Amino acid sequence: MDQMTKKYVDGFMADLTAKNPGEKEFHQAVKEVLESVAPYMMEHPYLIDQKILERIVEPERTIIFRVPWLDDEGNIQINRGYRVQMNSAIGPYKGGIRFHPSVNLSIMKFLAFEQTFKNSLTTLPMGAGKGGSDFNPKGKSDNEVMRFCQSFITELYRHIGANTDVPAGDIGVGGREVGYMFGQYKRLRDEFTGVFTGKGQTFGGSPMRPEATGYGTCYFAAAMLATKGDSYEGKTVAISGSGNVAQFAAQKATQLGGKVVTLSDSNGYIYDPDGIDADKLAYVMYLKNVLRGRIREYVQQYPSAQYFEGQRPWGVKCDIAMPCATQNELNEDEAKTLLANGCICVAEGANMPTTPEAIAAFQEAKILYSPGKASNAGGVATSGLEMTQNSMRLRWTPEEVDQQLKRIMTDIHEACVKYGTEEDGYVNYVKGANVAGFIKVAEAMMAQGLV
Ligand code: NDP
Ligand code: 2IT
Repeated sequence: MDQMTKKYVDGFMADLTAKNPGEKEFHQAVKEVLESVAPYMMEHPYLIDQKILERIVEPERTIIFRVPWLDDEGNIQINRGYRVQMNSAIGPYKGGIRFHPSVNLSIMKFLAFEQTFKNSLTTLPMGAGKGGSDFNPKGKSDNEVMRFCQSFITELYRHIGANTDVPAGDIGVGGREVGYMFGQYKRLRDEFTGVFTGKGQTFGGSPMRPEATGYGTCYFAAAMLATKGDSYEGKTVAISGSGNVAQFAAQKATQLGGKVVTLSDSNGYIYDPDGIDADKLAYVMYLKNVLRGRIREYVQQYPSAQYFEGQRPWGVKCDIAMPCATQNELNEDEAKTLLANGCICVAEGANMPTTPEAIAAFQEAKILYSPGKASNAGGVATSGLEMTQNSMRLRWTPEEVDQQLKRIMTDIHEACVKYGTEEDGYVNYVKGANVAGFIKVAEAMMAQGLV
């Protein structure tokens, strides 16, 4: 980066941090995009004059609200709800809802900001938003989760709609929660519309939406590996997380010939040197989705596996690493360990799981590394396909949706190669994803006047 570009980046970040103090995840996400697009901005100075980035980092609207609910003992509980409506330049706000005790404004804004570029990359007409609450679904009964969701939507319903803002799942929000939220929205509005995606298969949910994020991440990794004439076949794969994204990443990685040896949750990770095959994964899905248990219970079922309390899986020797749990879950030391152990490919299923220093380590080593906004975009892309099916009032087959998902992931990979290939031929997927995603949003905003 030349001096002038660096000065622009530093000045921009100084203003952003002064204006949004303490929002460290948001700062981190903006800085990464800014460093990628600043050279493009320098070549197109009208974008600087037009303050396009200053506009993009400012949410169009932020809604913060009280969510009161009664627990099973009759006690009053109060949580805080959020919806950040980030950018509607290319379509209605679109993005998930996260229920996790760590949720705060910084996390909501970083996720909504990432969503802007991700949704642009999908090639579908979707703007960007993100929402959630500091509500912790762990240990709550179904009735408590339902009462919480109903209270959450009793406020949020007035801000969302099939043509305005279409939420979906994220951490702590899956089919159960989307069902409760959709049900409450329908009661309040008295209309059946595609206001949520990730709905149940009996009421407008798209086939393959549950699978889409994990599968898409594997399709993207397969496209990266193919640039080296390589594939998942015979590779050892380390995956973090054991929720929606991790489960289906593990399933597809296995179907493509890989051997998945780890899964984790916030308490620790399991290592199964024999591989987590289809039968074992079916148990994991039952354990996590039905029993709502912990990943450590895996070793009771399969005693040849080991459980490591309080640790993350990145010390395990693997060829492919797929972080699928949460933000900043893979740091510089762990990146160096992965590299020392011969890892050749890191594909992010989670949003911003790799710290900036760890990304730099992967890129310096010139291994295949994809940021979540490119490789996990299959989830929201399939949400886009659900919106299409809902608008048309029809339902595609799983094969049709999977085919479109594959095509979209290949197209995103191509866009990254187009905008991210460096002079020595190395593909910087971070730069590629950020620049490709940015150009479309910037052009749409410019065409719409001062918005
Ligand atoms: P789930 O709630 O289904 O699973 C989350 C998993 O990550 C759980 O195993 C959870 O463990 C673990 N986890 C969550 N927070 C932490 C933490 N602070 N430290 C360690 N582990 C943690 O969520 P998803 O699988 O849907 O989401 C995973 C990631 O993928 C997130 O980054 C999300 O933003 C991203 N994503 C999700 C998409 C989707 O379609 N669902 C689409 C694109 C991205 P525990 O049970 O202990 O909390
Ligand atoms: O981060 C994400 O892309 C998601 N949680 C999915 C969003 C969506 O609208 O499907």
